[in-house]
Amino acid sequence: DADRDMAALIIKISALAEPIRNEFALRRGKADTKNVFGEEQLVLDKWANQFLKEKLKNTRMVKMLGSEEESDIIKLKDGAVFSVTIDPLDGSSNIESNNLVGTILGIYRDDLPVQGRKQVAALYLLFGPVTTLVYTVGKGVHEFLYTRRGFLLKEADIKLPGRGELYGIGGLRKDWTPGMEKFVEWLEREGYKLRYGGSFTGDFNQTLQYGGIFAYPALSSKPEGKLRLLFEANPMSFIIEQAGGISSNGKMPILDIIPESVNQRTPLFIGNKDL
Ligand code: P6P
Repeated sequence: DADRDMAALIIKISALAEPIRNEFALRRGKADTKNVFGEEQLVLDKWANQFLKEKLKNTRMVKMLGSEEESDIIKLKDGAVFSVTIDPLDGSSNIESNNLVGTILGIYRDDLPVQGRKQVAALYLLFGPVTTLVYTVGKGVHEFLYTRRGFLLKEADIKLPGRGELYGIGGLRKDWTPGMEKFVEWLEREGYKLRYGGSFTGDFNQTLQYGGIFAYPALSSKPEGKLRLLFEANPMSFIIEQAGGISSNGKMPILDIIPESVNQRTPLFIGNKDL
């Protein structure tokens, strides 16, 4: 359902899954640098950022790039069709413990930064027991499994189940608002099971699969929450809406937020509408 240019870009991005995954075993350790959010960078964070920047530049289809690992927007090819946001290696602290990590991309035709509602595509690679690719171009959500013979369609037009099973809430319980505590107590009484894996891509994917809610709420220590609007919240919000779910900052849909800065954070609630 994608137009030719969009399909070509998504296929080029899909070809990056294997070379990224192949680096996980070899490129280990801390880089002794911090990103613009003051978070310690792994060697792998910087490599993945550089790798994606180069590959997207080589497509000659991307005019500008925003990355969680960069302080500002980077111009790639003037006059090209697409703008792309990346979280090159989401949840990279999971590498050391061999837990899930992902790569999250948002694709726009507008210049960045711009409202998430303007995305023309959103996709993520999830590096789990299997590498998967999930994408939407605004006509449903589709999931592919990576095999030696390339990506095979696992499920087309994924929809959230009517009643979810799982919940995962970030931040220390002592830093939650009283309302958050009450909500979680309700979820537990309703029988929702806690699943929290430390990588938004992994936790989002299980919410998409089994239904429920993931949240990284405003905390007393972090009133804007932790997740980044452009690099994490917007792409997954496009996907969840296409799967029949919803995402909010607690007051309004994530996709309607007009970014003031490329690097702004947002409280995030994402999953089944009723939750
Ligand atoms: P915490 C990873 O750093 C990330 O941005 C998301 O992928 C993940 O959901 C969250 O932070 C985990 O945060 O505070 O639980 O380590």
